[in-house]
This record gives sequence, structure tokens and C-alpha cells, in this order.
Amino acid sequence: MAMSSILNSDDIKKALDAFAVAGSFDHKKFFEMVGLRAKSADEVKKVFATLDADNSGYIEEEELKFVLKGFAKDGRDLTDKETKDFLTAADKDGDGKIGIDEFTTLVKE
Ligand SMILES: [Ca+2]
Ligand SMILES: [Ca+2]
Repeated sequence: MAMSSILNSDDIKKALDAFAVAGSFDHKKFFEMVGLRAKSADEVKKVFATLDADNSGYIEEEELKFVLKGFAKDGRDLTDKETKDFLTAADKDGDGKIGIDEFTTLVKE
């Protein structure tokens, strides 16, 4: 599933540019800029499936580090701190990975 079939590729590019500097990532603003907040639960689910590279049903810390590459091939890696902060914000049940319910909550909150 290509992200560009769900989200507008210009919006993705703008969002990636906005957080191009290492350490500047803000998932709330990012999800808003790429238009994900306005998407249906079904579309959010498709985005989740794309980011879950190994189809484990969860986005693990290793996948989260490369989450921006899931949106566009030239997306940068998140720093370790950005990855940890992102995971902490998303992982409501504390199992160290992000499930679909947690992802949906994160996108919409
Ligand atoms: Ca996974
Ligand atoms: Ca979790």
C-alpha cells in the first residue's frame, strides 16, 4: 500500500520539510499536516498497516524510528529521543509497542 494513495504527496512533502531538522519532530503537528487527522478509521488503519513493515500487528520501536520513511522514501530517521518520546506518547498500555487502537487514538487526539 503506497502512502500516496491515501494521503496527498504534497502534504507529506510539506510535513517532512517542516520537521527536517533532527529533534524537531512533533507527531501531533505531523499527523495534522499530512491530513491523517481528517481521515476515516479505515484509512488510518491502512496507514498503520503500511507503517507496520513486518506485519506483526504492532508498530515496534525499530519501525517507529523509520516511520517517516513510511510516508516518503526520503523521510529522515527519527532520533533515539524522538522515537522514545513518540512511543511514550502513543503506548498507553505500556507494552513497548503501538497497536492499532493506540495509533488511532494518537492520530485523533
Ligand atoms: Ca511491526
Ligand atoms: Ca501499546
